[in-house]
Amino acid sequence: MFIPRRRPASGGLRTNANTFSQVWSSGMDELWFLFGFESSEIDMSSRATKQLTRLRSPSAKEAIDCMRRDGAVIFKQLVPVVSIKQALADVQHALEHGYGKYKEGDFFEDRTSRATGLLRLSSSYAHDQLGHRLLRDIADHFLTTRHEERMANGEPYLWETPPQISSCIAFKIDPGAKAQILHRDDSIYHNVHEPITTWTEPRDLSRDSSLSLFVAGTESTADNGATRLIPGSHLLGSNEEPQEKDAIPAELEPGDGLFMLSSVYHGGGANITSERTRIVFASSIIRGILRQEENQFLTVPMETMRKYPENVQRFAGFLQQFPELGWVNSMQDQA
Ligand SMILES: O=C(O)CCC(=O)C(=O)O
Ligand SMILES: [Fe+2]
Repeated sequence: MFIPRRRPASGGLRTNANTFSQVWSSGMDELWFLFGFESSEIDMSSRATKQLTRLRSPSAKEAIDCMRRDGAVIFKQLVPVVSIKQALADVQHALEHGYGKYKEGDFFEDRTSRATGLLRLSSSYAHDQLGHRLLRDIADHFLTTRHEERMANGEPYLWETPPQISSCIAFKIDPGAKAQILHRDDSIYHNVHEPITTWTEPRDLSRDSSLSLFVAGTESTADNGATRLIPGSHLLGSNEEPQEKDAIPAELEPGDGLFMLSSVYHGGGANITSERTRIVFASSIIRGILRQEENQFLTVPMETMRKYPENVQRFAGFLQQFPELGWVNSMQDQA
């Protein structure tokens, strides 16, 4: 059962070696126009920079250019501080009860805690972070899955699935916490990477399974646990070992946002201060064809979800994604 979207005739298919999608070999000019960016003001000739670029104007194009090169980029003042304050108040209780009992070598360090299910807890978070236009545009660019296929009538059809949320978590790092091990968040999707020297479109548009937006709830500095990450490590092969010496802290002020491909090696930093807790809100986005890490359908009550704008509902997976993923009642509720 499906309702494929018709496309005008184009050439044959080229299958990408990676797992997630196929891309057109011809008809690509059209796709490029719709979803890609032809030129760049960011210097893409050079290898990944050692520092992250900090952008002030909310331009998806520039962010995407930086993420291709470095795997990550920072936006200054992405979310108004008044909204951040409200989101902090909304998650405070959950964060105070979000500790685990960790021992040496665990993925989460002692004196860290998490508030999960942010869509259930905070409407400010939902509107101003998850619903941020830039997150949608950047995720659409890197994580839309599409391929073209012919059926028995010889006509080519475009199959296209938009991205969705994987998890919505606030991460707290209290004084005394040690640094988290550097890792790739996309490991949970079994995303095995071949090494590449530059991230090139269209070749690498199917390389990533996920990306994250981290928005600072508190000041986030090298000494209070700012997320460490290795710029350019999205290019590494899965059999190459990331080096701690290459990691830098992504320092943020409240409301600043860090966009990061999930193939970038990163980890929470150590908090060596005596009294400055660090909190970030993390929105993790995946391809719509993958399974959500945090099951939004069981996490967010329907009455809460109904109050959110449609873009948030759709992002959370409360839609039937084209072509036919997630349907209810024999596809009659197709969004
Ligand atoms: O707390 C942070 O800065 C990062 C946490 C993280 O990357 C994780 O738990 O996967
Ligand atoms: Fe992580």
